Amino acid sequence: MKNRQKLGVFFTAFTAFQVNVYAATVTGKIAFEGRAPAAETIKMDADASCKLAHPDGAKSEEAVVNSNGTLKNVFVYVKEGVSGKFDAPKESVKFDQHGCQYTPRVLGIQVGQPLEILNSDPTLHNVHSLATKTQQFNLGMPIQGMKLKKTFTAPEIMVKVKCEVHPWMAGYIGVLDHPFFSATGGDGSFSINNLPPGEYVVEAWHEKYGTQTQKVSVAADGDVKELSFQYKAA
Ligand SMILES: [Cu+2]
Repeated sequence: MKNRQKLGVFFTAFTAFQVNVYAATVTGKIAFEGRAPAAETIKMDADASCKLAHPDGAKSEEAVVNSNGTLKNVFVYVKEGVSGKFDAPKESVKFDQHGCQYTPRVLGIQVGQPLEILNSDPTLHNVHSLATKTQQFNLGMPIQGMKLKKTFTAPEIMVKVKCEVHPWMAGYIGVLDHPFFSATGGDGSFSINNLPPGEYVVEAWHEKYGTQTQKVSVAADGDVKELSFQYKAA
């Protein structure tokens, strides 16, 4: 048994070593220039439980500019240059309905990787995917704490998700056949890790401000390249 454990440690270390040898990283920030748009207030009066979740009023998350002058909810991914096959991770990606908004609003997932859809609200949501490359789903989720799992069968940038009960709800899922993607959060940064050496086209996608692409080439041995994208107030 002891020998077996030692062997396990050896192979774990070996695998980590292999990944590190080829790993490169593309990282950066999504800057936003100009005045941040005023977020519209969402009227949630039609559903008391939604309203209750936002005592100070709910704001639209269509364009969120962070306090450090960066843009939130930008999906950044390798659009061209990836070759090879990448197994779908078994760990699910979480997609929550919370306070009658999606958390996260923008996310990435691999083809075949489970999407775990959760309803954290004490109200009915229907989660409706408007995919065009994968079969759509439209699932009623009436009970707080309810969970469902779904997968996507083909890459698609982006699959919009909506709820017919609460028309302001919108989410966007980037589906890829490789793991080289990232989405910006509250600090506007992204990081695409474990890239094999090569030349790539990286695209940044935002639901309101559109897409931008840049080329980047990375070498092996822990190469780190910085890319910065800049969006401007419309
Ligand atoms: Cu809903």
